[in-house]
Amino acid sequence: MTSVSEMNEIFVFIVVVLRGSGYMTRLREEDVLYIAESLKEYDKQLVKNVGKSLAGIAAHAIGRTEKEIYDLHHATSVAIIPVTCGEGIINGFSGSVQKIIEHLGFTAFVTGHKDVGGLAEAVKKGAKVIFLADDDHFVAINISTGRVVVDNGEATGKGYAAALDLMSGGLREREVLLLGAGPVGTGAAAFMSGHGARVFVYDVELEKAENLKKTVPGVQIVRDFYEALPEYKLLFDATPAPEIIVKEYVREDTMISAPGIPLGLSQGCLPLMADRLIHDALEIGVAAMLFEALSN
Ligand code: 2YC
Repeated sequence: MTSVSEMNEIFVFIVVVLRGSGYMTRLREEDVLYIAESLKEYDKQLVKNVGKSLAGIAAHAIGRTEKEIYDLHHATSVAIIPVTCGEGIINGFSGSVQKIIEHLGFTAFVTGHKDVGGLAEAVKKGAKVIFLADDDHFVAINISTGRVVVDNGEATGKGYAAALDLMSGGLREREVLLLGAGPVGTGAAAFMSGHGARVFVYDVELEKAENLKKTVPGVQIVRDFYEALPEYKLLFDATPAPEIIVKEYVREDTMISAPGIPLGLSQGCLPLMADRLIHDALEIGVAAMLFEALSN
């Protein structure tokens, strides 16, 4: 007889396979279509629920103050280069990245040319930082220092962990259940462990969890997902598995930081979690990428 948790392992595994290879969920047009017009409202929600704005969260993710970032870099121009290789352009992706960067107070433009022409145009137009993404990597590169390449996965993990640190009142000495040990989960574990949290990681592929345990000091492994879930007040969902967190497992004081796409909460969960859930398709990741690329 297959147990519930075994059934779930199978379900989660199938979903991961169906949606794509693990952590690098490919956004769709509908994921990014409304970002630009909802940015102001989204930022108000972040201030209300997390306690800081998008800029404040991104600054916290890299251990700087907003003032440091803006004093040093307010005149920075950022180019976003559409990339046609692989599955090609996602309608709205470059434009959404541009609007998020402008919302943060920086000059940003999407290059008229794509690919190599776009890179040449970005340099000619004096961009200091460039953003570009193919199907496997989404990076921000500081082309004036030439030293910094920031990966979206790690930056997103740090940005969402910083938001959880702020929303929870501080992660020091707190236990966090981290779901997913890919680049996002790894970036998050490094930040949370570095801020004194005790991180317990579950991944449907055990060796990923074991690798994370080796990479980030203090991380411990959880083997049974549903046995662990009700034990934790602070959850970090860095998986592409949808609807794995159902309301039976959510307590009234549960807080969830969930960069994973699609969102891992069941529909029944959402009303319960309204102001204690952090989730978006690009905003926190792009903000953390930009601040990291500017300040190294
Ligand atoms: O429009 C374009 O330039 C496309 N080449 C962009 C493809 C992005 C593919 N990656 C993703 O959808 C997600 C990102 C949010 C971060 C990681 N995967």
